[in-house]
Amino acid sequence: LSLEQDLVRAVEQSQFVLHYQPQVDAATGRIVSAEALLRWEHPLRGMVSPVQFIPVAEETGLIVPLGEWVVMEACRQMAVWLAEGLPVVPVAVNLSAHNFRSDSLLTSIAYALESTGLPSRYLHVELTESAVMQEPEQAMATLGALKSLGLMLSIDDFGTGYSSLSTLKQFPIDLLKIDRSFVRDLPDDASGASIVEAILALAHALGLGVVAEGVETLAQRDFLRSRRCGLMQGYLYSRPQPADVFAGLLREGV
Ligand code: G
Ligand code: G
Ligand code: MN
Ligand code: NA
Repeated sequence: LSLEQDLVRAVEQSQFVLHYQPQVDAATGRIVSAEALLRWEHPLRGMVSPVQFIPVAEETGLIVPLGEWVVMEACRQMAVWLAEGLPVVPVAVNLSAHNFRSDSLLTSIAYALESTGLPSRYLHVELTESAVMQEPEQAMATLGALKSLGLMLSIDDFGTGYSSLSTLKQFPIDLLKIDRSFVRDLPDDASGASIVEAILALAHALGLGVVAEGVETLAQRDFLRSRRCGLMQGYLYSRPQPADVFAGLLREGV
């Protein structure tokens, strides 16, 4: 079977799971949110990386139901954790540009919240810079509608696309996520450091929160902390974890 045929079956047979990676407060080290990352547990191929199957899902249009499944699953899981009395933090889901432009975006998210009873403040949405900058006027309306549902909105992989700063300023977004390619060579790489400082200055000027991705070392953390980066995500704190392991982190901290 081709990867494409396998994907159709995987959606039907729910071979997907979400892993959760903590996002921690840079000052206190406490988990304040998490990112849900999709994993495909293929019966024969083993774990298939989203780097391999997301592009195929996008080409075939399967990404729309798949993204809607991710939203539903994250909401379901948080509702279960809340019912169990865990100190639940908001979870950010990644939505592709196809989901962002899909007619069913708003109804599917509203349905996930309603059917699970999850308060909307627990759901965050990450959209890439390229997804929101393609048709800014349409994007503005969609972002506004997502905000009206009560969601927090992040721009993912920030710095790797082409943002119009005047557009960015008008968008009702909450957070920028600094792409890990800029974090990787901190603190020694001068150009990486300058880019990170520029993104932080921009975010502070616009009143946006910032998440640094791919934080792996104490030196990276210290650099980011000293420049008032509010949130950190990366292997230094935790890899993306299966739901039960992440629930343990919620109870005990990273
Ligand atoms: O863990 P990592 O290998 O998860 O993810 C690789 C890439 O796949 C990243 O760019 C990440 O944003 C993307 N990705 C992970 N999970 C999802 C998802 O649920 N939806 C979409 N659209 N992309 C995802
Ligand atoms: O594109 P997006 O930012 O959603 O992708 C997140 C990706 O980054 C996932 O593949 C996730 O597993 C990966 N990731 C998270 N933390 C780290 C890290 O500290 N180092 C590296 N190399 N990858 C990371
Ligand atoms: Mn992301
Ligand atoms: Na990224």
